[in-house]
Amino acid sequence: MKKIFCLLLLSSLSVLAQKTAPPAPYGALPSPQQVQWQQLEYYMFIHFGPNTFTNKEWGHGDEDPKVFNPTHLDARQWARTAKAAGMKAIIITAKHHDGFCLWPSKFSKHTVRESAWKNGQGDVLRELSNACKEYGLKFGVYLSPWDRNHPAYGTPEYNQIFANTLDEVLSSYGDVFEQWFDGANGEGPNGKRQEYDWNLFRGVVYKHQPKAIIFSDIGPGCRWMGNESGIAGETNWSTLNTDGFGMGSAAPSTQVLNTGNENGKYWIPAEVDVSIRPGWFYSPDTDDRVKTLTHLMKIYHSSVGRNGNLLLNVPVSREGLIHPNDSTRLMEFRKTVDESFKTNLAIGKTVTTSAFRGNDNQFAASNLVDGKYDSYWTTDDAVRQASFVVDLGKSTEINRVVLQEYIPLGQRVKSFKIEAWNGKQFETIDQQTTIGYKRILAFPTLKTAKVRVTILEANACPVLSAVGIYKAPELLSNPEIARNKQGLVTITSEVADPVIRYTTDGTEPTLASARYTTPFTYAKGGTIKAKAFIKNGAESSETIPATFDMAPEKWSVVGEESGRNSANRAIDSNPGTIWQTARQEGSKKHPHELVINLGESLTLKGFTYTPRQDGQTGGTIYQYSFYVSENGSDWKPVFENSAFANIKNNPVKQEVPFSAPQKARFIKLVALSSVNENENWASAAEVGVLLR
Ligand code: FUL
Repeated sequence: MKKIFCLLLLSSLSVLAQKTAPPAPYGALPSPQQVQWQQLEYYMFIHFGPNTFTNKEWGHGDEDPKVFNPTHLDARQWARTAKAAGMKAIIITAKHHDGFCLWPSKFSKHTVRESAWKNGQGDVLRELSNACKEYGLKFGVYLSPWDRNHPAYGTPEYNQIFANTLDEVLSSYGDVFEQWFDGANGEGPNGKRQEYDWNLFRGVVYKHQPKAIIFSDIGPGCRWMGNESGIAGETNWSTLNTDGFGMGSAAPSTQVLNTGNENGKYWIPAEVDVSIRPGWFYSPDTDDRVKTLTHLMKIYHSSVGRNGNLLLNVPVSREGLIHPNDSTRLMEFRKTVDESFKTNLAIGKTVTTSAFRGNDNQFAASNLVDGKYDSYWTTDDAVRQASFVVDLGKSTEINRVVLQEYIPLGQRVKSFKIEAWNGKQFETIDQQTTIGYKRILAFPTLKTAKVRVTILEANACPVLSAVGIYKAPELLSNPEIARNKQGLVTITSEVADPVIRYTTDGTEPTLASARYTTPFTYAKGGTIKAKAFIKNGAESSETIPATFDMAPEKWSVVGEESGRNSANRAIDSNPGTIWQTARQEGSKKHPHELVINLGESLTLKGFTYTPRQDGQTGGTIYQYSFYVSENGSDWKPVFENSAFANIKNNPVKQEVPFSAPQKARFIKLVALSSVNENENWASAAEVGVLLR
């Protein structure tokens, strides 16, 4: 009797168990397109246009369209490279701020039709959209509403003209998966700014491309994540509050864009846009400054690994091709990502859990290791703290853990920790906040037989699709090259007992190259390439190049403006220290001057300005003038009312070549405005000259 009762109870329990309802969705939710978009993870950005030929980041719109003349343009090579790099899509700057259209638009007189390329018969969008189809890549377009060329810019008619332009692109080249709207809003050719009609623009996008994801500072499809260095917030919610906000200066703060809003009203996930080179457009000056593999891997971890999609810019060259330095790096990058996440050591292993929903197997922890995104582990509604243990079966080397929430039901986890079994107990490896679609945690290799993941806090019962445990290849850390004011070069490495070899003639360092042991003088400048070797050369780091101009040994500051920090810090060869003029109420306002005595008369080819590198933008110079002098009293203007384009979002060292060499013993940089409105002070990490 008892037995029968037990059997009955068991069978009724299992009937009950099968009926356990899935958790209700929580908070703002992604659309099906947003889920698919998130699964793309990594794709290519291409900046291409007149700037490619003029060495500018923001063209003025008055460039002769004839400068656009790529000699060997091959969009199939771009698509082939993107595909081979493991990317899923390409987004191109169909129109940047200079207004130049990469297709023969009916609504502009500044297009490929007016260029020298293919005698005005070409259409870059046609070639690229076809190439994307051929290689199975999605195609997207960047169209800047800010237009420094169009005569109607700044008048009410322009909004309709821009809408027509969008209409033309979005109805002519097949499916567009993403429409990229830049928030920048500066002056047009008549000096006026435009009030953009975003509702009109969005309407046109959805009319032709109802499934497109619209990127902007505030979405609605996906959002800018607040910087151009590839670093999404460690906490990164895909939800954002945008009511009452707009684009550009009306957007939420960059800090909010970086992290999203917990419980934000709309699902607007982060897209991480960053360039493989210092600038967005190609320049032969940056052929040697393609980001290192180590740097790209860091970016991968801080973008895809932090619940963001990685939009990696690979600028097309003046030939109309992706330069071999970029494509080589992309292939190394793909290989390292593939090798890092090739073997999920958790697959097929036993996973036990503190709790699972309704004790129903459809929500069991084994779903975490079945390789399917659509099956998940979850708990009862009331259970918001829970853990699971992956038993690797034997002591195993690991250095990456990947977690994925099932985002169709919302983003829930607020904090979690991962621990490794040390034979006696669990030891914490890392404790973090959000997970989202994907979270990658990287840590030094350790050996363990069991990994425990504990959800510490969640806004609703946790719903996780996957856990991955990996042993990624370790990259040997790269040497760092620094030179001080006196011209003394120091090369350091974090590796234990490295043999550092270097060259000064531009060649690759080998085991036969000069060995670095103590600092050496290199005051005249040139390019140093260094590489660290271990195990008699069996393993090596990447080659790190560093290019220096003349060391500012004899330089001094003249008529230094009083400030919190001494102006000498702008010529101390240390970008970690800054010169900053006084910030107090009532202090002197722009213009601010920095006058430098070079100690000897030199033939200058240009100057450099490195903005502060501490993540702040206070005082960063936007508009400037630059003067030279032989005696320190008679000044000759070289630039008047110029601007450092895009320096706020991309605060890299600015190299400004002169149109003709200038003989000078003194230089004067005059800061006319800051990148931040209503900011009256100026700052600089370094100011230098170009002699080559
Ligand atoms: C910025 C632009 O101003 C830059 O030139 C670049 O296109 C970058 C991707 O977006 O806002």
